[in-house]
Amino acid sequence: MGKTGRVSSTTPRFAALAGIAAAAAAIGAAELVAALTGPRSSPLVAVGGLVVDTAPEPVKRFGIEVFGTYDKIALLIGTALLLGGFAALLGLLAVRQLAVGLAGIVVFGGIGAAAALTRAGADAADVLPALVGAAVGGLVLWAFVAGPLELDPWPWSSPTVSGPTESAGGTPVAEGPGQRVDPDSRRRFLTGVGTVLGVATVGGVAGRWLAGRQGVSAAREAITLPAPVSTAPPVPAGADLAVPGLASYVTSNRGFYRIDTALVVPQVDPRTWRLRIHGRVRNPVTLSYADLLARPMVERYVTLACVSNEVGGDLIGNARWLGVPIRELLDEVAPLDGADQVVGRSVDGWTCGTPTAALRDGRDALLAVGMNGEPLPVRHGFPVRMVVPGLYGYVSACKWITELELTSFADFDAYWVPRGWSAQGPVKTQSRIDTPRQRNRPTAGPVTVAGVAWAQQRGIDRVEVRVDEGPWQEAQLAPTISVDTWVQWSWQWQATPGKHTLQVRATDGTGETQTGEPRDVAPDGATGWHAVTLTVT
Ligand SMILES: Nc1nc2c(c(=O)[nH]1)N[C@H]1C(S)=C(S)[C@@H](COP(=O)(O)O)O[C@H]1N2
Ligand SMILES: [Mo]
Repeated sequence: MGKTGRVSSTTPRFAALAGIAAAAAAIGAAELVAALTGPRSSPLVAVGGLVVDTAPEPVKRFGIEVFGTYDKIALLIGTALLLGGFAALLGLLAVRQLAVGLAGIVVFGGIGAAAALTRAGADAADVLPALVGAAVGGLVLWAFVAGPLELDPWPWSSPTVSGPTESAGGTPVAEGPGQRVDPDSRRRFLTGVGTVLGVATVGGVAGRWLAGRQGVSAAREAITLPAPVSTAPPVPAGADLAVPGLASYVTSNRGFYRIDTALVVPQVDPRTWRLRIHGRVRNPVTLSYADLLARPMVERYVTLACVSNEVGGDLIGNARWLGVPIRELLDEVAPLDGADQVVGRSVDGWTCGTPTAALRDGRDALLAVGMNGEPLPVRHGFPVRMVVPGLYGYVSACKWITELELTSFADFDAYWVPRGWSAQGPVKTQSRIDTPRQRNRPTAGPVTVAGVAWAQQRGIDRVEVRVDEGPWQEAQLAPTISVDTWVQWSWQWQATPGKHTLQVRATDGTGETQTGEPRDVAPDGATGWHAVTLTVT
């Protein structure tokens, strides 16, 4: 059948449906195959991961700022919408020229396969989901455009015929341009589209579910962590002021913020996990999970913060970490002169660069296996991650870690450095007002103002609050465990009706007061005083 006529107004709708059905079938099939080859070989996930790794920094920042920790879901939904648009377009092209539509599917399949191959640790089988998906998608497209489920005929109109023509009795005209679609074929086509969309959704969801079942949750639950040789000091009475709205002193695993570039949480089997410590060292070593657990463990409370945390933001949490001191491991491998950087590498290829000095100066830098008394949650780096007090996560807190490579800052830039972030990331002194906020609808009279302040490794000496840029007033500090955790503070305010602005600033253990100069999170952490403006009634 020659498909060269001008399309009638109903053609695009059907053509778009054919394209979308083909794309849905492709994705559903790919997800099903990815249940065998691993979730990271799913073309959606692989392309998404490539976007995350290559997106210009401002775009990524926009994603984090607008969607917070939901940036990944936003990316997947955005990708799905974009794909739907392309699929509709492919359908339109295919109806005019099937080969063009099929070529489009081949291109998409190729992109998916290539993306899967670029991911760290990919093997040849990872191209299968995209290739099988493309084959299924092509078949479905053909079926709706030129195969058994094709509209009979496609609703064409030639330039000389302005609209569908009907015989007097309303029965379809058998031949010629602009003829009416046979209702049976129309029903077959639409039923086919509906069926394909349904089967694709079920297949895709089933694939995701099957892939999820191969996760390491069961292996994680089977683990009994050893007791530490050096336990964490107990949380002192009163460390938690228990003021409504104030973040709790110890953050639960569930409530702990999550930041990483992983679209699919890496599932690392502790039985096959290895940590290679190598590079510029005298004695390279490879450790298994059992080797690690057999070593003396220490347990410490450490507050972990993200460099992307805005002033007043919540990308910070305080947990009790159980792990092996990195210092002892480094002593054993014996770094060579000039190896001033330790690169932590995750199973998914993400890297961070930590100053070797920070790992050897006596602070509690850990290869952590436990978080708040449990094996690390999978999202937080199971089976092993780094935790280094005093450094932002992006330069120190490698999750799903599999390598420590001794090198120099001159020789290697870790993941975020070429993307515009500083190679060095010591945590800046910061403070935050947690309560009151406007949603608390404060009323005139005594109001407890409370929040947290942190300066890991230096500690917090003083927190001050001021109202409407009046004099700074000293807040009360709750007791804290060590200089490596945040501290809660509170201050009694005699609130008067009207609009007010509260501000907070902290002074760290070196006597340095937090700067009020507002600076962006890039390249090495935000500065400025947190301010809360509210109306008291
Ligand atoms: N493998 C891996 N580890 C990573 C990251 C990552 O993207 N990949 N992000 C880092 C950043 S920027 C931060 S702030 C911390 C956050 O740790 P959390 O998600 O457990 O809170 O993890 C760090 N470790
Ligand atoms: Mo971060």
